Amino acid sequence: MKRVSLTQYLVEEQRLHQNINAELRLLIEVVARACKRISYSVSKGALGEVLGSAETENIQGEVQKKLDVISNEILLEANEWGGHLAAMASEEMETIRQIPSRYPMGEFLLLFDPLDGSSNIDVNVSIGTIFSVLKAPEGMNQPTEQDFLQPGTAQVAAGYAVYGPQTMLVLTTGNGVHCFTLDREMGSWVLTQSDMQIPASTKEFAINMSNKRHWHPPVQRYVDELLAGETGPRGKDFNMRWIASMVADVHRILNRGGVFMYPADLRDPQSPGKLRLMYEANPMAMIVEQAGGAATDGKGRILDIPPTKLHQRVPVFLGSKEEVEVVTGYHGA
Ligand code: P6P
Repeated sequence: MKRVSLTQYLVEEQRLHQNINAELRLLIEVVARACKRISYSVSKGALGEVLGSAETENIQGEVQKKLDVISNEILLEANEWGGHLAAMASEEMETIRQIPSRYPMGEFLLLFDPLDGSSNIDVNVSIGTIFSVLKAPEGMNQPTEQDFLQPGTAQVAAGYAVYGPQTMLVLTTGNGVHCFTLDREMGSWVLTQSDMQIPASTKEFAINMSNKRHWHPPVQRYVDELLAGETGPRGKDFNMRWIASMVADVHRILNRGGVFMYPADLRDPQSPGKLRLMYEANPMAMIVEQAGGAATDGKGRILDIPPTKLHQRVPVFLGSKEEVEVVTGYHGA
């Protein structure tokens, strides 16, 4: 069967859709190439002397793993010279990264979590890179953080790479969700799933149960009903999965359905939830909605949230549309 490469897919998408131009196509290919390099570093593990802590902290106050720092540098270096970006933002950096003056600035803004789930690195569990692409405001000179604070509906592309038994790239440019598998011998991304669709109903839920005492009562009640199974109000048994790596949990849900939840936490009313809006919740919400699912912060559509800070956190409920509606009463976009 003739395999379609990422390059061929993007060229054909550009012919079909006005919202993809050569600059966006170049940007996506550069990010995909950087993810290939990250996959290579991740897969070497101890042989590459890349495991363990980097003895530094990121903006979130989290101790950085060596691979967090390496992955961040790979994405910055790959994207700074191409002329397709005006600036970049990363979970690992407090402020935005301007394009060095020796290179031309482009029309897009790139945001990323370079290596999400990094607590799993040292125990060989799947981790990933999440990215989001916005248009830089017209007529901008030097980009500022304010230029990044656009709602998720403004994203022109979103995706993630998952570094697991296979390395895969899941991508949307607003025309459905498509999955590419890395052919390591050829070094190319090969289209292996087109127009992925999340089953509307599910029997699987993903949540970190150890935080249950800190959730708002409606979420506690909802999870209790799941655990009651067929003897309870839902009338069916449910299964739980929690990889503690958002990319891996979302990838499972994209393939077989489910509902992913990181609820608001009563311990910190000022900063509900753990996940970041700009480079975790928004890109994943675009992907999930493009695959027929739903994504909400418990009150409204994640993609409609007006950002106020680059690293702000939000509660996240996403996945099979019917189940997201049950847990939050949210009735989809
Ligand atoms: P917890 C990884 O650190 C992450 O940001 C997401 O990838 C993941 O879903 C979540 O945090 C796991 O959080 O509290 O279960 O460790």
